Amino acid sequence: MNATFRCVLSTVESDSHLWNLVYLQKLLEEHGAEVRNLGTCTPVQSVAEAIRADRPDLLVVSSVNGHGFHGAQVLLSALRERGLEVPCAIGGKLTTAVSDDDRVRRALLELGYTDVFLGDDAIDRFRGFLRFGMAQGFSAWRADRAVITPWDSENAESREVF
Ligand code: B12
Repeated sequence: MNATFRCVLSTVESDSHLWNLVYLQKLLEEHGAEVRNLGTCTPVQSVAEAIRADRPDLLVVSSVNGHGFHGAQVLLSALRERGLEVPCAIGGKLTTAVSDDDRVRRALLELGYTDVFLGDDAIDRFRGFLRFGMAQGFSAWRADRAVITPWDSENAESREVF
């Protein structure tokens, strides 16, 4: 079968969890992707080399150890410094508190991630993203706005409390 799109799959340098990557590889393959899974504790340099060599349609980053938010910023900045632009989806458990999810999602979207998939509906939303990307291209995807509750915003201190 011809692959419908090429995908590089990685995690961040700190993260040694494996089964999230196996799960995502299988899910992506089920959608027709040819997947290059770079494995756990992926060095930024390996991601850069894979993108330069493969020119994938999509980079998927998965992290679950709670340090993914930091690693995600390091990774995208490093790719930019090397002049590498690729649609990039990230998800998993990126901090140690679910209550950080909205804030983290907004920060990573602002940084340039194509979309950020967190929480219980992450896989359902990701399936929709894959279907869209295969039909129209991943760079055409527009992520839903990240909604932040007022008490989680950076201006929370200046908020009037009644
Ligand atoms: C197995 C395991 C380990 C093993 C990993 C072995 C291996 N080779 O994989 C070992 C023992 C090494 C380990 C170590 C640690 N672990 Co651990 N580990 C787990 C455990 C029990 C299962 C993970 C797993 O395999 N799940 C199966 C996969 C298929 O599911 P998943 O990872 O949840 O991924 C799903 C979703 O998150 C989502 N998803 C993930 N990525 C992405 C990406 C995209 C794009 C999308 C759409 C969706 C998505 O889709 C997946 C399928 O639904 C979980 C607890 C749990 N029950 O989940 C803790 C857990 C992930 N570990 C945790 C922690 C804290 C650690 C350590 C920091 C512990 C320590 N103090 O040393 C270290 C970190 C090591 C490191 N450097 O990364 C925490 C993370 C907490 C957080 N993020 O808030 C968890 C959640 C346990 C807990 N409840 O506290 N761990």
